Amino acid sequence: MLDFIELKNNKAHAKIALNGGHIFHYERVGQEPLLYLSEISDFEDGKSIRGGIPICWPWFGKPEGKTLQHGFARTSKWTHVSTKEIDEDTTKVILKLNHSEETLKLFPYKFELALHVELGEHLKVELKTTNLDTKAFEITQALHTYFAVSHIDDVEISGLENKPYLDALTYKNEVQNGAITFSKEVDRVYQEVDKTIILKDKNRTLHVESIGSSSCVVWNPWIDKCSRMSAMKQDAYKEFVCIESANAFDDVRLILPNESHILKALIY
Ligand code: TA6
Repeated sequence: MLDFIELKNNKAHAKIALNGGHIFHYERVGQEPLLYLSEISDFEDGKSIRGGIPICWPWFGKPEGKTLQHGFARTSKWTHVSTKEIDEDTTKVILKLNHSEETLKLFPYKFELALHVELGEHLKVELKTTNLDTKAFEITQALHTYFAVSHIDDVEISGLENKPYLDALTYKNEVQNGAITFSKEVDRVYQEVDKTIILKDKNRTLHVESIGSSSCVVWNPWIDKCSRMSAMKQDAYKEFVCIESANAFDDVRLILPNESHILKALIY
């Protein structure tokens, strides 16, 4: 079992694994968990947890010449810096990941990655990249959030109407027509994102506000890909949808020496 931090206050309950800086449980008091977690997820150091909020960093996907899908942050051991009870309804946690011999082989720059989590009625997740090197570097990244849903057939996502997206299944550039519903595999990287995204499910409506981001990934593997995914039950595609606050593809960010960039997701 992994080392993890368990947080509880008047408003919510959460669990964060040091492996990957991975929030793998978040529920508001008296409500169903808001994040999906695979019943057969791996829970060991060096492997990504299937569900919750994987941190894709310092690259999203598998860019030219990279072997590790979604970078190394989600399989690295993070350090717990602090937990602070702000008040009965709010708890703040900071974790961090710094460059090491291993990371320098994969990403030849000195960095600090800090995860600031604010747990309450809302879930606030901030991923702060600081360039500690003498050279500028580029990152792409995503808070790869798996939202639990009652059934994928009941789901509708709005807030991305008329936005351009790259269809990762066809590699074609398209424009979103109306709200997003699901009846097949969907894997899309939206650009020019500037609105709060609304996830309507049978029992609840969730909002995802992204700051420091103009791209967003929407993904559901559907039947075939789900059956090929690691640590995922055959019919798991019915139980989640990913809405990922990102700096992906064209939304790549250049970070100058001693500068920082914050990618923030506000979920409520
Ligand atoms: O964000 C969508 C995506 O890039 C999909 O293409 C799928 O690969 C998903 O991420 C999960 O990737 P993982 O490496 O966690 O199995």
